[in-house]
Amino acid sequence: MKKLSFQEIEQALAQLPAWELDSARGAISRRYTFADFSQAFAFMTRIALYAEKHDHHPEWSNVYNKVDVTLTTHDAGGLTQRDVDFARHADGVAQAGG
Ligand code: HBI
Repeated sequence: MKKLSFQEIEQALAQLPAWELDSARGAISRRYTFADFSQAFAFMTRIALYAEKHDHHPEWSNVYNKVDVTLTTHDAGGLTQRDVDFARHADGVAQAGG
């Protein structure tokens, strides 16, 4: 899996405004805030299934109605298209209400 170039990252993040780039690490992160714990956990359940299906797993934490997600491709040591696709999917799931 090829690491994304800086230009490719810039282009991808233009479509993912809620995500922040950690350029030193080659990772992107965002916080999701839901109505309550149940909605947050429903989101995590759906994302967990996506992660398993795509063999690509987030670094994430949950406190009540908040879920912090960080994406990077460990095998590549930075950001790849898998991370961008994952972020896009996760934003879609969150929009649909967890
Ligand atoms: N998840 N984020 C992330 N990055 C990886 O490199 C990765 C993964 N999940 C599974 C996985 N790699 C496996 O394909 C390898 O560990 C074999």
